[in-house]
Amino acid sequence: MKKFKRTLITSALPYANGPVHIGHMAGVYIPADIYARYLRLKGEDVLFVGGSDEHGVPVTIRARKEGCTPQDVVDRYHTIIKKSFEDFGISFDVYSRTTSAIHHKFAADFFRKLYDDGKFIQMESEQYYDEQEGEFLTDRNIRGTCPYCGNTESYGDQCEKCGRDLSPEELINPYNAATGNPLVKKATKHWYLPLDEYQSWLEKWILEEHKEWRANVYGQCKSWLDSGLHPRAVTRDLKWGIPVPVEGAEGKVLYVWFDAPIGYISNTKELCDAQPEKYGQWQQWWQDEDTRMLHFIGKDNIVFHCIVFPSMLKAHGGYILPDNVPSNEFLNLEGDKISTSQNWAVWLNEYLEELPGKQDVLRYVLTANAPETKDNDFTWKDYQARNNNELVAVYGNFVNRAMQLTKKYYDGIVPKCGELTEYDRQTIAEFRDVKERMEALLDQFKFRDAQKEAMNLARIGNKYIADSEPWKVIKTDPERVKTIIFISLQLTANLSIAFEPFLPMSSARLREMINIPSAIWTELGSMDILPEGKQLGEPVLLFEKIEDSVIQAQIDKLEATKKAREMAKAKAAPVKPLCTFDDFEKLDIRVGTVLECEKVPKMNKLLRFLIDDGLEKRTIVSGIAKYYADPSALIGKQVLFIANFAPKEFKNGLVSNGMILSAVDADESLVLTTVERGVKPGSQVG
Ligand code: B3M
Ligand code: ZN
Repeated sequence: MKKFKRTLITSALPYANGPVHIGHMAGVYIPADIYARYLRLKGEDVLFVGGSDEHGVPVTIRARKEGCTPQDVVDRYHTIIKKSFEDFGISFDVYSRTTSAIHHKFAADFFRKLYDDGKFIQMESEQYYDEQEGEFLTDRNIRGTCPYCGNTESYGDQCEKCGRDLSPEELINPYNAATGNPLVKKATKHWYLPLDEYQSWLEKWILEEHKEWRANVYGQCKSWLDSGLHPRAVTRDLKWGIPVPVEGAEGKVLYVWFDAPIGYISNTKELCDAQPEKYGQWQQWWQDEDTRMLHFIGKDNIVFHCIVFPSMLKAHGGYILPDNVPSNEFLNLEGDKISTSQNWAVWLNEYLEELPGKQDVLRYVLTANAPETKDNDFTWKDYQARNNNELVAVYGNFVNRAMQLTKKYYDGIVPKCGELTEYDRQTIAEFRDVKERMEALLDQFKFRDAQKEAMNLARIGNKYIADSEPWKVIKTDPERVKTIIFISLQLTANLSIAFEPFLPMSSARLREMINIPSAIWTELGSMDILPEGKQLGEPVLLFEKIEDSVIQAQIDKLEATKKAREMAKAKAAPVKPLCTFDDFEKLDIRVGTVLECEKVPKMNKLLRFLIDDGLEKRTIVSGIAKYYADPSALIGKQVLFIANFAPKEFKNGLVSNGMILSAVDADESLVLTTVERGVKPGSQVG
């Protein structure tokens, strides 16, 4: 492999039209951060670039929905997203935004250079147009009837009901999603990047020269290339975006996928221009062959980062290309696809409010379940199990024992190492080549397995201290205990290094406890990180057990989301076949007053009512017990019942004389049984 001088790490720019969720973190930001931290630990020259993607149709849709401007939307979410990343320790060197003046100029200049060099083709095409609003519409702004399933609210790019990818042309009766106005076709002119001209170059560069890329990335590229590339429009008829810097292009902006990846470059420029002594010139990161560039992205962004953006860079000339594009698959949540529009997600800002201080727990769980090779699932039960059984019971427990015993026996001072036993030697040997093992995994972006190695070290430590039983040996052989504690402390120090890329916050706490200012990667595996006689700090717990109630609250929250969604979707049942007045007349519906109401013993669905029906008292049994925790609350209320309903006898001999009318809401939360009081019992309904 080529030796590079420095590494440029980019991570996909999230759309600033909502907060970030665990899917974004697991797919992109945590892996990118682990890698950046790992390289920095090794003392390498790294630049980690991020930022918000603030153009594009989704932003304008959100703005319309909320009755504010697109700028308001991106200002709000850029702030929220940036804070979440800081809170979770995503160690960007720069996190800027594509609405910045620097970016607008940079992206416009980039376009202009390609335009001047004749790299675009200009074509006219028919696009959907809203005559009343006087605007062209694309993709998500267009709705209509799905030709496959008949869903009348399908989007122009995808039908959410049947899941098919569509193009707006396929929709039947297309209309403006925002105004409902019908759309007509109208000719419009756009600039296209002729990707077909880059086809053979891409084939060589990717398919021949980058066989080492992840199978999912390589496979997607191959299938795009195999089906043949076509010119792609890089401008849009929209108001929100970077104006196309060409005369006669009024009302047109750069396509969001043209300007967003340029954001990686302009954000680098923003940082370097502000602090050149620290970061050098931006060109050194983007135009020097000795720089290794990596794009961390989710799988839906592969084509843009492997085919479109490289073609743009190639068309421009002078730029380096990505050396690798470690793209992840998707993370699901409790078995369902994460969806921003359906609110099916764990949002980082909410997570932090509800589980404060537990950033590393989430980082740990998301890496343990990282969707590196296939889609994976996040469940709250697994989150709890990994916290309680791994972080608390293994890593935290081991560190705490080592620290507490040092404090108790030696006032927190590292004791002297005596003669080693065979078991000591074996344990130490297991740590010896961990650095090489972790490096081999990290260098291949196998973060899941690398984190497993770190946890395995904690397991070895935990077993070592449990097997060695210093708390017993202290009574018979106090000299031996010194060696056990010495070794345990070295293992502890090793853990603070091994976990640093994954769990930066708890690693920092641990380093404070063992009193070492910074982790040094080359010390990983060594048994003399903490010298004899060193004074350690105060032990604190690294992790805490998470109780069932906390997890249940999160599950309940998701359940509530699901119910709300189902209720919104649930349509009333279709109306039954017609009935005549005579049919209706057969039913004798009356008002009755509830005199008694109680659960039926051993038949937990049933309530027994005693009703004053105006003539006499009658018993009616109704299967609505589950909606009334306290049936006595119904006493004194009035209900509607069918008075001439044929009697029904239950197993226990109870006879019901009539039927109480009630309605249950779609989510089963509300039941309507009682009517407003005041009608004389026995009054007929008709
Ligand atoms: N904003 C899409 C996404 O968030 C897009 C990525 C841009 S990376 C240059 O999935
Ligand atoms: Zn459909």
